[in-house]
Amino acid sequence: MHLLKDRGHVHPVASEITARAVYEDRRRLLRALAAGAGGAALAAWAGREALAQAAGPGKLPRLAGVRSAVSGAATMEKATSYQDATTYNNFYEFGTDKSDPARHANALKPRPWTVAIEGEVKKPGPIDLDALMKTAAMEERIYRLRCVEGWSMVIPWVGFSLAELIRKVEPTGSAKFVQFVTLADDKQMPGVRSRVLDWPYVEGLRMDEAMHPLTLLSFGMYGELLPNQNGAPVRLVVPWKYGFKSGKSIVRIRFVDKQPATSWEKSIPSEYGFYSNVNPKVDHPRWSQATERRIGEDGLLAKKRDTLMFNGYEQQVGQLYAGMDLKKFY
Ligand SMILES: Nc1nc2c(c(=O)[nH]1)N[C@H]1C(S)=C(S)[C@@H](COP(=O)(O)O)O[C@H]1N2
Ligand SMILES: [Mo]
Repeated sequence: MHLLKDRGHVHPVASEITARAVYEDRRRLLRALAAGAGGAALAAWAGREALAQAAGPGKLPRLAGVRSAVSGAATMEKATSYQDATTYNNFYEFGTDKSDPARHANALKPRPWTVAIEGEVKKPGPIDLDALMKTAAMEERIYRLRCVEGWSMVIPWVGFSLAELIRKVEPTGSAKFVQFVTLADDKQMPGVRSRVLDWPYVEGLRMDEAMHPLTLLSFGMYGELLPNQNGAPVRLVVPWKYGFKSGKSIVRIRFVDKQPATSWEKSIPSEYGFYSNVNPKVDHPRWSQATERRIGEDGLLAKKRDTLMFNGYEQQVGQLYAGMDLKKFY
């Protein structure tokens, strides 16, 4: 993340084809809401069993019967192009350059795959990926993801709230945090041979953050299975936190009683905290977090966008941090 400079990578202008229909639909809904016809519009929206329409290039299997989540209407922005979202990535297990994951992640075998449920739960044990995917109905949710380095994307993710899984495995009263452990296999992941981080990549959430409905356990994007470079076969998307909280290629979900170690905090504690909520008012020690560049839309000379508190999800998640000093708990 902080180790490499952006090499002046020039992003192509986003193509117009992405998620056009979905975007238009949502715009219509928003206009109806603004005009006061909210209830009726929302009912019509939900009633038509809206199927997700954002389309990938058809390289990977499409996920069937994915619903467009009404909650996804919160982000009405145009999705980043599939091309950009799959070629400009952070996934250090495949290298530290933004183009490394797209080049090397084809070595990853996302099937067969199991996720181990461990720790303070009444129903621990391994869950096979296919069973895991049937935990709840898949939804498409268009979320922004803001990297701590200053770039952001808008991606139509497919998955369901992590809370659906957590309820099924029944955490005990001692479960206060959830730790996510991701794959570290040097046979599939060349970057794991470098010492850039202490592998495996680990991340964590407080229990109420993990249970928040916005926290998505994701299996796909643009209507298709996740490409390897974006975290196949299963990753987290925590849209109000910096991107590194959204661990990719998860193999263990551990319920614990104490705040767990996380990779970036272990690596550079003076720069990365456990919470890592997107906050334009709290600078990274070496750079400002006040603005961001939307990948694919903003050329290098274009004006940056203002970064929003909690990445624009303040209304939904601000309450989780009521009374906390966000400068101290960054
Ligand atoms: N296992 C693992 N997960 C990871 C990372 C990583 O290096 N390894 N990088 C994180 C960072 S810094 C970001 S910004 C997001 C990027 O997700 P994307 O490539 O799908 O946009 O993944 C996060 N998840
Ligand atoms: Mo990131």
